[in-house]
Amino acid sequence: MRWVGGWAWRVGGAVGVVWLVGVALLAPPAPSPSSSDPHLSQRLHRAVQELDVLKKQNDDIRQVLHDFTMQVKSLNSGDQGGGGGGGIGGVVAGIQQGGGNPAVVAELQKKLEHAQRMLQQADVTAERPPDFVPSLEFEQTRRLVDRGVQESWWFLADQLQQLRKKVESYPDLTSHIDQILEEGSDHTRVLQFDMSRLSQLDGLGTWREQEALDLSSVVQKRLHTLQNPQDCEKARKLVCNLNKGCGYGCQIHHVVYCLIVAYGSKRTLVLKSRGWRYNKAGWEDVFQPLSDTCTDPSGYSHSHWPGSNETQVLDLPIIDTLSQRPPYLPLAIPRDISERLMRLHGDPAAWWVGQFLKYLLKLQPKTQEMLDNMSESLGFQRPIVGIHVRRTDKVGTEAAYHSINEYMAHVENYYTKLQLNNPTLTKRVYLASDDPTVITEAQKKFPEYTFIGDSNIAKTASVATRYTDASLKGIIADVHFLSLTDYLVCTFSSQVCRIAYEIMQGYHPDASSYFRSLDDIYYYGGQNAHNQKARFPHVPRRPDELALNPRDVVGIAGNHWDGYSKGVNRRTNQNGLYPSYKMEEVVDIADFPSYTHTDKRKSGT
Ligand SMILES: Nc1nc2c(ncn2[C@@H]2O[C@H](COP(=O)(O)OP(=O)(O)OP(=O)(O)O)[C@@H](O)[C@H]2O)c(=O)[nH]1
Ligand SMILES: *[C@@H]1O[C@H](CO)[C@@H](O)[C@H](O)[C@H]1NC(C)=O
Ligand SMILES: *[C@@H]1O[C@H](CO)[C@@H](O)[C@H](O)[C@H]1NC(C)=O
Repeated sequence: MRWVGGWAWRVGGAVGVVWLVGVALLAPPAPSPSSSDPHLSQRLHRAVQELDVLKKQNDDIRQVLHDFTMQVKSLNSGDQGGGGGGGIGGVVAGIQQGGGNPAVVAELQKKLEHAQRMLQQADVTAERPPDFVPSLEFEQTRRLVDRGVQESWWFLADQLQQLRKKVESYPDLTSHIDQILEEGSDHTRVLQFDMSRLSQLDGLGTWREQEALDLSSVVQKRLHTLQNPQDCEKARKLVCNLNKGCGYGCQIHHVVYCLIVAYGSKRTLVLKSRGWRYNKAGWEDVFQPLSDTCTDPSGYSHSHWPGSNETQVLDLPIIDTLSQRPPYLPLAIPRDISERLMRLHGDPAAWWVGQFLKYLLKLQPKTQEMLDNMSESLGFQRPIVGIHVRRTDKVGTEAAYHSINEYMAHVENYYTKLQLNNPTLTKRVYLASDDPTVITEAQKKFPEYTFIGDSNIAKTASVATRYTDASLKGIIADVHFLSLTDYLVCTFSSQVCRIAYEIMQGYHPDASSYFRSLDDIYYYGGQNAHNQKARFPHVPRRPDELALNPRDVVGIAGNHWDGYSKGVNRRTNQNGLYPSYKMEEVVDIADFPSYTHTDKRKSGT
């Protein structure tokens, strides 16, 4: 059924274009057109407008347009062959009849080329009417296969590396292993390439893009309504202080947590930020205020969290000291959008947090201008991979040292995959770090790459000058540009990279796999338990492995990126390693207050 429908629609679309162009040029039969013929240009304009409407098209239409443009081109260059019959031939005949006025033809050609560009931008495989919706199970299974392909290669590659160490003194064996590693990673890349094509086929890509826009606008509208109550004097409020004693990433996550609690308790968030350690003038010196109408923290009753439902103003402590933790803290997502979100996205919690960042980090015009200027002077251009190298105070205390070569191995793998399709692309890397020597080292060691980044920014990020205006601008810029890359290579132990990853989710329908972390999996500081569930039994093969029954819940501590993850089996309380490929994510779905009232309102009210 679906196939017949899709096919009929394709043909219908192609016929429609021919018809439109035909109508524009032939009806009523064109008299001798001149460059000032208003009817012809009007009709052309209308046809192009209709073409724009029809931009979710397919190869048939593009072929028609292509042929048409080619014929117009040949006409323009004096080669007036062809013509006769209906359709395109008729159109060409129509122009010939008019003597092929060069100005008109040139105009026509320009417009058609524009239409063709519009069509090319439309999803290559958008062959289905947009009301097609895949099932939750289909999308989840597709992503399981994606992850399975990745996990099985991580497993095999790591096992082969271990084997290689054991046979180091036999060069014929090690070179054979090296060859398997090389060809194996090529197999994996091709598989992944095809998987990503599959994820776009049959209208899935178009559906996903529309669904991401729809879901985001639901959430943004709810936040906007929450933050702009009708009567600020009577509104229930949550007050949050931007004075957490930590870095920018940690402080932004603090504000996100405040806004999540505000959303979860249906209170308007009021942010106190005067005297912020990064900028004494406060939040609004760089970002837009959280509300257009309600930024006053006063009220008739006031108490500390949790207070009571009736208390008008509540002060919220930092997440680390929060008592009576509500169920809706990260990694929870709201029940009312959970099914749609789990179908759309491979990491619903990161998407959800990303939506809060989208609401919060609206730039002041001068911040925007600074970023625009930087984008231009740096020559920021996609495709581009983002690397974040967290060094200085973090190394040795909270995270291990990772050499630039480690990051670059993953960048290289990413570009080798892209080159399957485009062998001549420029390999660009946006490099952010709090260590200014990293960028010069990278440029020297990897001359075939174009590194984009500013070592002056890294200088301001040094511990001595970290809490200054200049440093704030630098970290805002680094996070911004990292989030705009196509793929992130970094350490998720750093909040800087996790924020970039979260923001990135707002720029793509599902960017949950657009990263490679050298250490942690994605997490949110102060989060509730992160669990996975076994889909298949597992009998331990080594003493440090967990035994699993189907449906066992495992609290995940980390992925070792070698086929194994580490965690605790909640049934047996056993700690240890378990095979990642046998697991699925348990999404934490929490009851948030209802926002159906907001959803029903027309936007802008
Ligand atoms: N401009 C810039 N600043 C950075 C970079 N990496 C770290 N910093 C600075 O160092 C701070 C690190 O603190 P956080 O943002 O909390 O991130 P974190 O890496 O989790 O670090 P800790 O809080 O120390 O665990 C950032 O906020 C920046 O001020 C970078 O790549 N670029
Ligand atoms: C809390 O108060 C609000 C407004 O006063 C009211 O609409 C809501 O029903 C109350 N919720 C509970 C759980 O009492
Ligand atoms: C951006 O560049 C323009 C033109 O070079 C300049 O006038 C302006 O001051 C710059 N803005 C910022 C915020 O740096």
